[in-house]
Amino acid sequence: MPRADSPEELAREIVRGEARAIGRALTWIEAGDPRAAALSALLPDHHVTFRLGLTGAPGVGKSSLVAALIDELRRQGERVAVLAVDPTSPISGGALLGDRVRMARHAEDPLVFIRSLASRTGVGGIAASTDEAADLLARAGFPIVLIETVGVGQLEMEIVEEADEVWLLLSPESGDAMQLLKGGVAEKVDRLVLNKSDRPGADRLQQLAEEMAHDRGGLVPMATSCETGEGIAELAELLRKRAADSLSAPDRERQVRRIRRRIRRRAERVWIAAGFARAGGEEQLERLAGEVDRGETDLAAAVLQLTGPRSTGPMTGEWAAEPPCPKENDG
Ligand SMILES: Nc1nc2c(ncn2[C@@H]2O[C@H](COP(=O)(O)OP(=O)(O)OP(=O)(O)O)[C@@H](O)[C@H]2O)c(=O)[nH]1
Ligand SMILES: [Mg+2]
Repeated sequence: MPRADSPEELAREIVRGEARAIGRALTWIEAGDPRAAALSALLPDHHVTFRLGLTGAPGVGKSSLVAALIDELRRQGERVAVLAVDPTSPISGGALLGDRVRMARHAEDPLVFIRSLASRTGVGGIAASTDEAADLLARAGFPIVLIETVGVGQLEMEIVEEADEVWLLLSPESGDAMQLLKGGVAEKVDRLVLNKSDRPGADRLQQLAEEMAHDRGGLVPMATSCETGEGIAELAELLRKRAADSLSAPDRERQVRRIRRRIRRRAERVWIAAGFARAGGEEQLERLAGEVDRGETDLAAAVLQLTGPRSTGPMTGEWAAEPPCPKENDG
């Protein structure tokens, strides 16, 4: 079959549910291809999608849990898409490849779509292509999009903040689970999932997580095992319930915060590109780099030449960081 090259053709194939067409659209998004915007405008936008961000340390069992959730959901006839976002390649690049193999049993399944998003550079690059990718999947008619990302740092939180809800996985095997709990990471997410409940130390972790949840008014952590299947059906049920809840009573405040971030990120990209071009672009950069290298000028003066005197202040206030995202509670 020839590959669709126009947004119109691709839109038709996506509406028919063709996975290859969806994959191609995501490639356009990742590459910043302008056809992505044209395509998006051609697709229906009446679908309501619940985006669940799943994050946690390497090896905690995110992909295993995603695969288990997929099994549960599709058994109920639910369509589900997965975006595995990898901000920290090259190490987890291999792991993602492994995931592909592990999830290969869903490869021919029209109810399931799985895609790894490569890491990007640039301002909000990863998060930007993740949210656009999730939008595309929403327009392609997936009612649930799972976003898996490795780690618990700033960047990962930026990615999962695009989700309607964020679940953090901990396991008794990842040594820093206790530290993370004590360090207040639970407050930054919507729910804790204690995976590998079949492993030694699981009871202890559960006890601590429950104490923390009790003390700080958080939600009861869920215990799961991808090995024994404990808690998987319950977690899938919870996911479906949360998806239904968010459909009937969307969290407007969170939505506005997200829209705000998205507008800003897109504007920032335009500003940076425009400012860079105005300053002379790569050619000017190359020239300045040469001058600094030969000792004819220093870094600060080179930056000043590129940006002009008004824009060289320190990154402060609004620009230094997004305001923290307060944790929401669904009671
Ligand atoms: N005993 C046990 N092993 C598990 C469980 N869940 C996952 N594993 C194993 O833990 C290892 C890592 O699982 P993954 O699902 O790849 O973990 P991940 O969090 O996706 O890892 P990265 O993507 O590399 O961050 C694999 O060998 C899994 O088989 C569980 O509940 N119990
Ligand atoms: Mg994984």
